[in-house]
Formats: sequence, structure tokens, C-alpha cells
Amino acid sequence: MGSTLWRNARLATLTGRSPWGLIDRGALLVKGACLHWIGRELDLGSGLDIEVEHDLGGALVTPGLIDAHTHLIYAGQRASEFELRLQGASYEQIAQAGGGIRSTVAATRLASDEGLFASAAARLDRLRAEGVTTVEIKSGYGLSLEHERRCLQVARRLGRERGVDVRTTCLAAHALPPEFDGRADDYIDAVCGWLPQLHAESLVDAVDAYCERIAFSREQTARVFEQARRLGLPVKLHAEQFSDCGGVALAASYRALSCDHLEYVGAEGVAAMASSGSAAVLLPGAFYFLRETRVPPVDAMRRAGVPIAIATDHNPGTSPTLSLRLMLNMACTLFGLTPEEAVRGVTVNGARALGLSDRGRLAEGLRADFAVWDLEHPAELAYWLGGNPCLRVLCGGVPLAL
Ligand code: DI6
Ligand code: FE
Repeated sequence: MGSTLWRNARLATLTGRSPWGLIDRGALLVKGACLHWIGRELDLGSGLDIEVEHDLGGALVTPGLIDAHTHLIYAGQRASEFELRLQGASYEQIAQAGGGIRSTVAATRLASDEGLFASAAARLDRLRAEGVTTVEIKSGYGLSLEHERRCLQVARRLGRERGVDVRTTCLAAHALPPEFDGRADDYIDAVCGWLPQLHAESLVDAVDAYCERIAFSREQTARVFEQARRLGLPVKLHAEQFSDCGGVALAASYRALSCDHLEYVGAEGVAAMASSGSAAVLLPGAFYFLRETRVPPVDAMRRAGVPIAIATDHNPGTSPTLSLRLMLNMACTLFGLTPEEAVRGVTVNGARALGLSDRGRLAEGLRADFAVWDLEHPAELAYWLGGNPCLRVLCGGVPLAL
């Protein structure tokens, strides 16, 4: 099999010890779906079987970006709720009054499969156009076996048809659907009954839950996690977003891939994550959009060596953004990450939050997932606001049409 050479590039490999793992005048040799060789053009051996050669004109190349937390599949929008919040209503008040997630569930249940696919595909294409090659997509707006299954099927179809690698997460324990009003424990029993079926249909890569005052308790979350463990599925958790419910310690005890949000996590939670190896997925879009003021304890996470990932949390209620680059900027301005930490958060550590070791860096043997940027330096990924400097995206060695 011949290979494709991408040369005359500035590579931000994110490997090694030097800042950004920068290689100037670098080249990438892609064979099939993998990076076959990577290094300085000068060091490129002779006698290689190169079929096609592309001169990137000195452009910046980074690993394909990884959005490790999204809720891409839903119908409708919640602009009226945004207005209510601007007038002083809180997210929790709106949720308690039956709005919030429940209103998106009602719209999603009414949408056709084709309608759900088309709206999610349009959203995915926008992420992709900014260099995203791996996206985690959660269910959680169906909240019945039939509708959770439909949403997960749409996620799988997006992965097959849009050229991006999709990881699915079952978030049936997202909110209490109206038919279970006042019966949260019964709903959790139902969710535990659906998981083996959804898993048998190969629809689930991981299991998530929303552990919060307005959602499910620690005990209810633990029951979902027990079932995931029986099925051999990894878990993740929406934890300590509005209060410290002890969700992080619970998730860590199940060796969660990640704990997400974390504005209210305390020192014990951070220590628990460090010992379980769970990644912290920070979601500055939701923090910004809800005008929160308490920031996640980034310094404590750094000191404890917890890998920090950054994601869009795209959803219609709390983070209606489709720009992972904007999240990089917010991770720096709002949470105090350095641009390099932020970029590592959507590459190396994004992969980590999904339990993937074959991507997130530019290194031989890894997937040929990379983005080419009209930028001089990788810090610019977190610097420019708006616009789109992404020139090309390759996923698994295949160029995507942007
Ligand atoms: N992720 C979620 O699942 C909820 N918050 C968050 O950050 C909210 C989803 C919604 O309001 O629709
Ligand atoms: Fe979320």
C-alpha cells in the first residue's frame, strides 16, 4: 500500500517534554488509517513508497480535536428559557417547574428519526469544520427504552455517515421523565433494565448519570453504575456542578473514565480522582452560559496530577455552543488554564476521558486524525475569537469535506 506524505508543516505533536512537542519543517506519512512516520522533513528516509505528496505551505498541524462531552441529539431549542434566566429565574427553578431538560425530552420524543439525524448531523458538521475528529455523544433526551435507543442509533449512524469517530454514552439517568413522576427509584430500576438490551445492540460505549439535587442521588447513581459494571461498561458522571453531592468520590470508586463539570468538587474528590485515574472534564460553556461564579479547583487538580480535559457540553439548555475553539479560550480566560493545557484538554486528555489510547497526539502508530490550521502557533487556537482558521481535517487517514 502506498502512503501519503504531508510535508512542510509546523507540527504540534503534544508528545515529548518540549512545549507543545513542536516540530518545525515537519512531515507526516500516513499509511491507511495510521500515522506511519512523523518527524523533521530532513530526517525522512529515502526509498519510501509515497503515492501522493501534499505541501502544507508551513501551516500548523495538530492532532484532530476530541470533544469528550456532548448532548448532540435532541429536537427544538430553549431560547425562551434563556430569556427567563436573564430575567432572574435560575436553571434549577426552571427545571423544578417542569421546564429545562423535560421540555427537550418532549420535543425529542415527537421528532422523527430522520429529523433527529438531520439536526444532529448539521451540528456535528460544525464541530468537524473546526477540527474535531472524535466526538462523544450522549443520549438522555429520550428517557424511555424506545427513545433512548433511537437517540443512540442516530449517534451510531452519525459515526458511520459523517466521517468522524463517534463514541456513544447512555445517559438515560439524566432526568426523571413525567411518566415516572414521584417514582425516581422505579425509574432507576427501569434504566437498569434497559442497559443490557441497549448494550446487546452495541449501542453503548459508556454509561453516564446526572448526580445532582435536581436529578439523581448518589444511591440512585450507584445502582446505575453497578449495572454498568456487571455489563463491563465504563462509567462517567455529571458531578458537583451546582453542589457537592459526593458524586465524584462515588464515580472514582467505580474507576470512572471521567467526572465532568466539577465546580463544587472538594479536596477529597480531587484526591479520589487522582487515585482512580479519572479525568476531569471541564465545561466552561455551561459555566459561562449559566453565569456561574464558582470555578472548578484547577490548581488542586494540577497539583494532584488529575488529567484535565475540556469539552463543549453542547446541549440546548446550558451550553448551546458548537465551537470547541471557543471553549479553549474560555478554559483560559474563565478557568485559568494555559493555552497549552487547554489544547491538551481537547487532544491528549480528551482521549483519556474517553478511554482511548490510539489518538490525541501525533505519534507513529496512532490514528491519522489531524487538523491543518492557518495559524503560526498552537496557542492561537485558544486566542482568536470567532472565525475559523481550520483548513483541512483528516480522520483515520481520510480527508473530510468541510
Ligand atoms: N449537562 C447536562 O446534562 C445538563 N447540564 C449539563 O451541563 C443540562 C442539559 C439541559 O439543560 O438540557
Ligand atoms: Fe452535560
